[in-house]
Amino acid sequence: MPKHTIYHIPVCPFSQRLEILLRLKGQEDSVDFKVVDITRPRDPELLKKTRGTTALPVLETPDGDILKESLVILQYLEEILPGGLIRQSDPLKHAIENMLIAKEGPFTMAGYLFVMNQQTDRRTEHEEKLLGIYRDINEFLINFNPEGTYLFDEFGLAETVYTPMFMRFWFLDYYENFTLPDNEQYQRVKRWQDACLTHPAAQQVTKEEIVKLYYDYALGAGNGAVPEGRTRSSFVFEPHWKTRPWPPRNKYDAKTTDEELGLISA
Ligand SMILES: N[C@@H](CCC(=O)N[C@@H](CS)C(=O)NCC(=O)O)C(=O)O
Repeated sequence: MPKHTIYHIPVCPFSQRLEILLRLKGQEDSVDFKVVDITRPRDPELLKKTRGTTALPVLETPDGDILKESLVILQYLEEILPGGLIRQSDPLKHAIENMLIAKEGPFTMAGYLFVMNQQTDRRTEHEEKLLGIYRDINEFLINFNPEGTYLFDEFGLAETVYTPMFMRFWFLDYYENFTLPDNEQYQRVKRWQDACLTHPAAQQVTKEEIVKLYYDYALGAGNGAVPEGRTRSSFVFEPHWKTRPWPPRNKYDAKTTDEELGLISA
């Protein structure tokens, strides 16, 4: 069968969703992944295919059709690839998982705005916003599966969508000391999150990788942008993140150089 191609950034959460789905279906080899370095100008050929848009992942079918948006690509791969359905097959249950998935946009946005916030006096506002969404998800999970761990019996579509975000939010733990309060308003969602984080199909990235690569987000510079006073993005491929030191945790008065972050090759 001719292969589909996915253009992606390896550490991107939206792309990790696709990798988790492929792993759950045992179909890792049925797609070609092509890595894009977001710290460099985009390949004009790829830009032509995406009609000038830059967000990844992008899926190209063997016939040259282009699909964008991780949730759309996810459902497309779910339908065309063998390996069993990851989504719920019962229409009502599928609708329920889609209701939870519909909450991922605001959840993602709240976490990213929190890590990118540069004003100490607005920290609590961001934290409250995110905690409110966690409480809402907690209530949702209690409503549909009070005693369980996942939304339904197993790690499924909703977990595939949320787990990469739970992993990116390691940057909140590191740069914002953010943790879920230890009380019943968060217990059910915490059980879900903990199980998602350790699921064998979702181990494509590590906390160390996230914390090091997303350092510039913690300084307010997203998507490979270079913060003031620096020449290299924390998303560069070389030097490899494994060789770099852990960045300072205090993001609010950080004055770090490329050298201190290990971003200059020896
Ligand atoms: N809603 C999109 C979001 C994709 C997105 O924001 N991707 C980021 C990487 S994590 C990106 O490509 N950033 C670089 C850019 O937009 O040029 C999806 O779900 O696929």
